[in-house]
Amino acid sequence: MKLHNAEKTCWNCPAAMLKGNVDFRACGQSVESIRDKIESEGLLIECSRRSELGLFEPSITFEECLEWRPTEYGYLLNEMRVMILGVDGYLGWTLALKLGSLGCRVSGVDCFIRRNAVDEKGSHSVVPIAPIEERIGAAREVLGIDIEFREIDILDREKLGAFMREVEPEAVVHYGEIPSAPYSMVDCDHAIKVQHNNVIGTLGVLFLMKEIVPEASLIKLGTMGEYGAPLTGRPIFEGMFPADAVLLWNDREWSLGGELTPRDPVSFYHVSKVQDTFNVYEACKYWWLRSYDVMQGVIYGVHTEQVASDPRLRTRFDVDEWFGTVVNRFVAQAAMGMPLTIYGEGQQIRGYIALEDAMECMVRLISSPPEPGQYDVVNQVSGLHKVRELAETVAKVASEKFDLKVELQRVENPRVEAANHPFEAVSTKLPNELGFQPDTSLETEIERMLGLLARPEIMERLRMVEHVVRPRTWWSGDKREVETLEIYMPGTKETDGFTPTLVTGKEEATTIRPKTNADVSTPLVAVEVEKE
Ligand code: USQ
Repeated sequence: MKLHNAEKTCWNCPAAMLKGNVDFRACGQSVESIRDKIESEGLLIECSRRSELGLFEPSITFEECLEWRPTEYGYLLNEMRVMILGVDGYLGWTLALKLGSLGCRVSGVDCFIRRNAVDEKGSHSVVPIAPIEERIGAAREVLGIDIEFREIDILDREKLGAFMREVEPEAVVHYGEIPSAPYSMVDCDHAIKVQHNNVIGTLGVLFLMKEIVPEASLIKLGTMGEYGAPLTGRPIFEGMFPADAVLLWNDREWSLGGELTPRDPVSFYHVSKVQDTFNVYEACKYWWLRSYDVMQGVIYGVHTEQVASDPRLRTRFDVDEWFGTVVNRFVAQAAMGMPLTIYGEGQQIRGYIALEDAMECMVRLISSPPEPGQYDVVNQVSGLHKVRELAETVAKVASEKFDLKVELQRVENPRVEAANHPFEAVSTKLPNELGFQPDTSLETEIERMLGLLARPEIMERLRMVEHVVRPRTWWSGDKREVETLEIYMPGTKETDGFTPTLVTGKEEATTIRPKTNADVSTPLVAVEVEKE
């Protein structure tokens, strides 16, 4: 069977030198018309890796090219130079090790904003994280990986630009953002800090890439939270409406194909991601940069082969109300004997993905660059869940595998978010075009997390941050601890409300629901329909 990116050509390859050979930048024309022109006029390019080719037509496939070699994730450019912005973070560190173990030349920058913000909360990663120099030393010693690191704030364009010139990355992974919704809602200073770092930081990165590495692809971390939860039940397409999407209005049909889909972010942090989307989209349009905007669901977990290979290589694990994501927090609460904090009714539906699966998606995206000018979006999720179902699953694994007695508690919801809503997310590109199949189940990863937290030295660190787990950051600006509404035992409540649907293109969606303006407080029961 052919690998997913076997048929991609020089047109997708960052080694293909378009600059100086193909004069299309700032031409204001569509990708298609320029491509037609190139194909009809037989324009020629050079290769930065294979100078012996001289000037040639950009039609060599990855499968044919000596610089691309087959791996389990598709063809990968030999010793591909990948720069990770935010390499000290939860995802950045994990990806650096994975890419390094695949033979990529990994470079990275970080200004430790995450460490500092967690510190500001009075918390710490419950899995101990050594200073970056020690982590890098351990990566060299244990895995034989050399990570080229610089302490740089991405807002410092001079330093970041100098490092980019030195490294000449062929792909830039942008994890260099403050990733917390509650942190952005603390007060005006925090909202500004998040938006300034994220939006202005990303804008600067785009200008630098245009100047220094215009052929590199940008793999930018967006979020499923950009879309919010459309109350009409409209599917959450992958960033744009599909070509055949039609709006019926005023007795006429209007094509929506290719338009960016509406966004309805749920915090000032999520707004920053929406702004990034527009900036990246425009940069691809104006300058023919190329980017995947990765709309990632809520991530959970601690495991990849590399981070688990030595205690010094572990990635961070946050459980505080600002930086802990919900599954990780529930697992920590179960381990501590604290009833799991379900916000509100717990009917909120989100997309989720395990750390290990997310990393695999990223490798596949890096190995399969978009074409020049192509802005593409993938919805990176492997399952959709209601918060209360997550709590039930954590309680079940904790009880069955670790003999822990877990209670659930509904607390006041400090956030402003739809309490009960339809949710139909589309994620077809990763499984169908990039060969991705999720293989880490929620239960498996919960078990791994509980196993790690059960270690006495980690449990001790967890106990030290118990006081920052219960939320006190309200979207209203209030700072008071949420009150408990109800405490109950797992398995004692019926699941009702909407049934989420994940459309992967592997099978037809089987759930329909009324396409009206749903009353968020009234649960509607999804109707199951027979597949034709
Ligand atoms: N929640 C609880 N109890 C908790 C914590 C959270 O019920 O103790 C609920 C929240 O109300 C929310 C859901 O769980 O409905 C998810 O909350 P979260 O804190 O795990 O995730 P979120 O704030 O949505 O943000 C996280 C990451 C962010 C990423 C996003 C993906 O922090 O960087 O962008 O997940 S998504 O949610 O799809 O936008």
